[in-house]
Amino acid sequence: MSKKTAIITGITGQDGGYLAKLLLEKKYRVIGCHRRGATEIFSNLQNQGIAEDIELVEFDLLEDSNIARVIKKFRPDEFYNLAAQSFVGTSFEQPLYTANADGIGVTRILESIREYSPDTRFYQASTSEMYGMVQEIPQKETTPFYPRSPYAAAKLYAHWITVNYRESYNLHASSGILFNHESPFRGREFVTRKTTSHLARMAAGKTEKPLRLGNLNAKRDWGFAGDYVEAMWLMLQQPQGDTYVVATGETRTVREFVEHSAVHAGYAIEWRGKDENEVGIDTKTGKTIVEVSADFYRPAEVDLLIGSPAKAEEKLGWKRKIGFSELCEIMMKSDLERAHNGLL
Ligand code: F7E
Repeated sequence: MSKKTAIITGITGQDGGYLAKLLLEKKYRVIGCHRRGATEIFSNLQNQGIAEDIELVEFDLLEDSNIARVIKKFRPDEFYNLAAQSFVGTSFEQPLYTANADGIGVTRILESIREYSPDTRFYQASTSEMYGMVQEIPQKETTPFYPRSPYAAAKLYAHWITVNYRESYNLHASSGILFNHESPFRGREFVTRKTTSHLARMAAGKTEKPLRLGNLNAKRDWGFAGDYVEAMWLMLQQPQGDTYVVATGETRTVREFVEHSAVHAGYAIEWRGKDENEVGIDTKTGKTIVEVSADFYRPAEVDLLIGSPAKAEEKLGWKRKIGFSELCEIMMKSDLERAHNGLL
């Protein structure tokens, strides 16, 4: 049997690296799409030891002709759309760009698949942010959506256009509603990696400054990215496209993430004060480790997310392997090692 070909957009991101690794292990030919920049950043692929095994292609979600040419050229068996402006905070500053890339960009891809490669199986990276002001606990595939950011609104359009192309043109198109998923390869703008990278620098004596965070009370359902890319692949192995929630079923506050990670850097945090005046003190040294800053509050917040993975577990046979405490430990230890080796 000849090798299967998969295209992954967003190849330089956390999920792109993990998914590429998984597909290479399964003997796929992997085409990695990235947006051209003044400096090329392939560190995630290099760190996973797979940079040489991927064929890289320039690709931009805003460029119809470019998308069409790539799909026509490779006519892949599977297409994973992981590319996006993925930071919720930035979407409030760049709502139009976010709508164009994260929303209409998906229609551009689907149009090209429909036209040039209708047998390609398509995966859309949908998000728990679509639930926003949650209408049901836990959130499942049938829970109504209520987006709370330009990012979530754009992703919601992308979700429905994926469903629409599945139903209208019989494409094998799946939407994975993934709850937050993290790893040592997570970008440092996201709260988990921001926390572990900063605490590691502190512990290694590289900074004296406290970690400045926004809303400590937001609750998220945090899983491990390496587990979640398996669910993406499983979706495209089913006889038909569908929509699936991928989550751990457990929710924790940002505060808990900080406390649990800090332990592995040798800190024991006690919280004092309220709201913007709240600080986290290390009980061993009396040093301020965390400060709350309104700079990191969002115009509209998503207070609570907790997903039900029941359908993914039943229909895909998927099960997450790594839980919250282990995730904190893996991320903290990895950043401590980087900080001590001069890599942070
Ligand atoms: O924020 C709060 C913040 O930026 C988590 C993306 O992958 O997951 C991610 O979106 C929570 C929010 O992720 C800071 O207000 C407090 O309540 O790590 P985050 P996110 O917005 O949940 C979903 C599933 C996606 O699809 C997205 O693409 O943490 N928070 N203080 C903070 N957040 C950040 N970034 N920085 C802070 O200082």
